[in-house]
Amino acid sequence: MKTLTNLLTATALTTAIASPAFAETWDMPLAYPATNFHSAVAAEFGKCVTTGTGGDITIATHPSGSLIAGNDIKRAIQTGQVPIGERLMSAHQNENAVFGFDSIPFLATSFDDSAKLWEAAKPTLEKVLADQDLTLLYTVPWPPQGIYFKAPIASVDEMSGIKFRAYNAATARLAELTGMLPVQIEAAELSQALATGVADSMISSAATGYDSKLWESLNYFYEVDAWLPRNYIMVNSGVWDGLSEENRGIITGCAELAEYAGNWRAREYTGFTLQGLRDGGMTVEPASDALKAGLQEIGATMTEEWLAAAGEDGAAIVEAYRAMK
Ligand code: PCA
Repeated sequence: MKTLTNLLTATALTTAIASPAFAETWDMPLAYPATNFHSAVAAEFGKCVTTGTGGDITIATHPSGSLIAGNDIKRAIQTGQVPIGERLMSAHQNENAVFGFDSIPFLATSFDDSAKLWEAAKPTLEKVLADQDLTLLYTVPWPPQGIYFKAPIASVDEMSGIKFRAYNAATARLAELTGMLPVQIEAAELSQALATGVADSMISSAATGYDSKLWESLNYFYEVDAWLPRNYIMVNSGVWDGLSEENRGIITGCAELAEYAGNWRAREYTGFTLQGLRDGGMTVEPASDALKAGLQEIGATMTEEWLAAAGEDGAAIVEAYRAMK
């Protein structure tokens, strides 16, 4: 609350001063479409910063990987090509396993548990990012992950041989363990990849399926609630340290508002997009007991593998999370 009060006071002060001491525009690349709730929240965050800093900093968001492709966003911020941006956190799991804390199957399967898991993981992630000259501003979860198919699938055995779109190392591993053929595809290329048969299946939220009108290519969405991965907004630490204390306070306040709004929008968007998939003609239903059981087994293997890869930091996150439950 203190930050919010600071924000409001600082906003009133800076808007009272007619001309800003300096003015700069921050290009903010986003990987997901403008209509997606993450992008909408980022745009509101940008407006909050622009208004709050009295025009010192104008944020221009660039959705759908239009400025920088999703996979390159983190590096672009680290190297100072852009000051700020948004990325799927678990996309960096190859670099350091702790980035994949939110893609451990069946560890945190609801919004409430995802919030607890984030609370447990936040100090570690902030530190890992700080060591890479990145300052974490806020994170927002995606809705629970389910699996999309062309034809009905009732067990893991039936998944074998299907071309599967992956978005991080965990989803690629899930494909391998179920005998599917993983291919890494950014959300911006999803509709085309599915329309042209580059992939015939994927794990994701109803949100991403809805954003990409997946009913044009796929017919089934099985609610599995495997995990809720996160997007996060980061800023180059050199840029951050160079800001005035007032502007840092304003941006921190805007980030708190964005995180709060994003969490609510994620929940709302879940029901809305599940219905959207149905309206588009897809069958939306819980996975069969056999499919769930098979995925649970694969999830146990993936959990062991992640704990082995993430070492002490990973074990501490899971322990802290379990202690909150
Ligand atoms: N949508 C993103 C990541 C998780 C999600 O629900 C995607 O599919 O790329």
